[in-house]
Amino acid sequence: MSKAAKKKSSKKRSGSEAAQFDQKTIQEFKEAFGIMDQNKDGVIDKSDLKDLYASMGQIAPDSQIDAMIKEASGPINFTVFLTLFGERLTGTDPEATIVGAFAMFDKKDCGKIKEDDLIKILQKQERRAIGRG
Ligand SMILES: [Ca+2]
Repeated sequence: MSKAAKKKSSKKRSGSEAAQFDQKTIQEFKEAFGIMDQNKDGVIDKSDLKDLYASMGQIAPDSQIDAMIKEASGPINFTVFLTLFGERLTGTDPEATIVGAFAMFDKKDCGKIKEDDLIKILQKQERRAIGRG
């Protein structure tokens, strides 16, 4: 994988967004997706988001989760996730991708999700992954 992929694109086109990402970006989004998909069934749904909030010690009201899910027109699988967030969040770390995703989701309750909390989750997930072997 080349480091040249870091250059900034000034193009602001919409359309077939999902096809435009490089491998590195896709890998980062996969990591972010994997963390948000708490039960690892390949789709981010209501219970995943609830679990994610719960792991940050927060209880999210159903109405809020519903509003988040409604951002997508259907089940949020990886492709949908990439399409939803990819056009707005590119070339960032998995942490930043998730923080950005939440910032977009969390319009009504701004500031509830803190980067620190997410990093804690990421670290927990990493530890879990290592422990599992
Ligand atoms: Ca899931």
